[in-house]
Amino acid sequence: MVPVAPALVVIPTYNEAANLPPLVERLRRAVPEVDVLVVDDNSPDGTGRVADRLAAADPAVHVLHRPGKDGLGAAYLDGFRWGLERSYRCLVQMDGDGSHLPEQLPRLLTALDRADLVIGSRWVPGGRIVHWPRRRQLLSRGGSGYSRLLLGLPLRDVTSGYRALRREVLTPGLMADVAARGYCFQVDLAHRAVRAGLRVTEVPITFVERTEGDSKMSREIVAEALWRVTAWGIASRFRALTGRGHT
Ligand SMILES: Nc1nc2c(ncn2[C@@H]2O[C@H](COP(=O)(O)OP(=O)(O)OP(=O)(O)O)[C@@H](O)[C@H]2O)c(=O)[nH]1
Ligand SMILES: [Mg+2]
Repeated sequence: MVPVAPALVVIPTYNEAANLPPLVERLRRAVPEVDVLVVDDNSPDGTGRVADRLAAADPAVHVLHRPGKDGLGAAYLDGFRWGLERSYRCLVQMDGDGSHLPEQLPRLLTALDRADLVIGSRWVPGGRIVHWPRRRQLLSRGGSGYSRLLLGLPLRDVTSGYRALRREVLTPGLMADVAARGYCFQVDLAHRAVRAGLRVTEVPITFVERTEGDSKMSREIVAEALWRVTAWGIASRFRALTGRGHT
């Protein structure tokens, strides 16, 4: 069930105290072979302490404490570094709010057999979204469509945060250069993997909107993603025109 092993699931958390225990329990039950790393940014609601309790009770669960809220991408990069130092061959990204179903992790891990990066996709046949208002669905589809068009990405769901990666994707260059803020992190990581000629595939997932805690999504995050993707798109075109290599 885990073709690329050992595998580490990295879960960034900011105020997910109510969501984390049931999520970790489901994950451990669904795929007992994988280890778990919670990366908490000193959540005011005590998620860090909740994670410590889970880690104390289960040797496969680990916690990385960061001093304060510094964004999803930065939390992932620290979590990846932690995993790379410990020789994990597969790194998984999963939200801590229950939106990504642990029961669907096996299909991501299985697809990694023939890929370097597997994206759990809401926008391929079989993909679903539960409890999202139409406005939010349009935003997600629109954002992915815009990125696909501008960056020439052969992908349907560019912003999805449910992914499995082979450790080889995380080169020192990528780790140093990838845009670490907001949704741009997901888009930039996928873009860099495609540009590097890696095998990137999508598998359908069911995305379930959170029922506990608050979303960290904001107008600013969307605006920032929009201008960044636009700038990257222009830079890619420019590189293609001038025949210059990758940056
Ligand atoms: N460590 C850390 N985790 C974060 C940070 N921002 C968000 N997260 C976590 O990243 C995951 C995804 O964030 P969400 O708030 O669910 O954002 P989202 O999924 O884009 O928004 P919703 O669709 O509204 O849930 C969750 O587990 C958050 O707790 C951060 O600055 N640091
Ligand atoms: Mg969420």
